[in-house]
Amino acid sequence: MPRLRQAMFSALAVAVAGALLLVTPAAPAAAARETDLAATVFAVPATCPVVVKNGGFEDSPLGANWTQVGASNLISDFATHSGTYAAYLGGLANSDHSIRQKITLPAQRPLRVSFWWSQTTTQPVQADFDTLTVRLLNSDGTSTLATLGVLEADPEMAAWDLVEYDVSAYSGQTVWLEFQAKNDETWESHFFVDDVKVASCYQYLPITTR
Ligand SMILES: [Ca+2]
Repeated sequence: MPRLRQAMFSALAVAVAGALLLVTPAAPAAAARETDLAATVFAVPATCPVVVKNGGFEDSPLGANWTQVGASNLISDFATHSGTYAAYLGGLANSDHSIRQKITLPAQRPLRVSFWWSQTTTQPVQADFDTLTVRLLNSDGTSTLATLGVLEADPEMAAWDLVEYDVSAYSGQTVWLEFQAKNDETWESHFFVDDVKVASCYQYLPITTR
């Protein structure tokens, strides 16, 4: 390489290296901020109002505070996330089972519905042949305000999952919270729901462990 070109190349290399050195120190700070955000946790103070009654399905009589539609024995000890009982919907061909509860959402925001769900299915693949749909209905239960989610039967799902939906848009309203499981004519799917909650008074907590 000619000496001039070599010198220019070396200068360019130093400049590039310098640029790298200049930007390198900023990276850990950005990474640290990302870690802070990722590690920020929600906590619900003990004084939060209980919005969903019997959300763990343990109260007596079975199904207290819940309205069951499509069958009258939808609370079961067959599979539970906590305690002894959970809602058990579906499991029959051409079935349409729902549990619903009328709740008054607090005026605070944010508001989140959370619950644990699980399922077993003979479907060969994840698909919407059989579904668990979560909705908010209006106060007299006659129309849908929001379809919060449609959970599909999935043969690969092997454990309970926690699901949360933001319902802040409906704060202060009286609504029905509904879980509806539908099975089509074959490959039956069994849906389980437990520990249903509405948390209304979240707090952001700073990291204290680092
Ligand atoms: Ca339970």
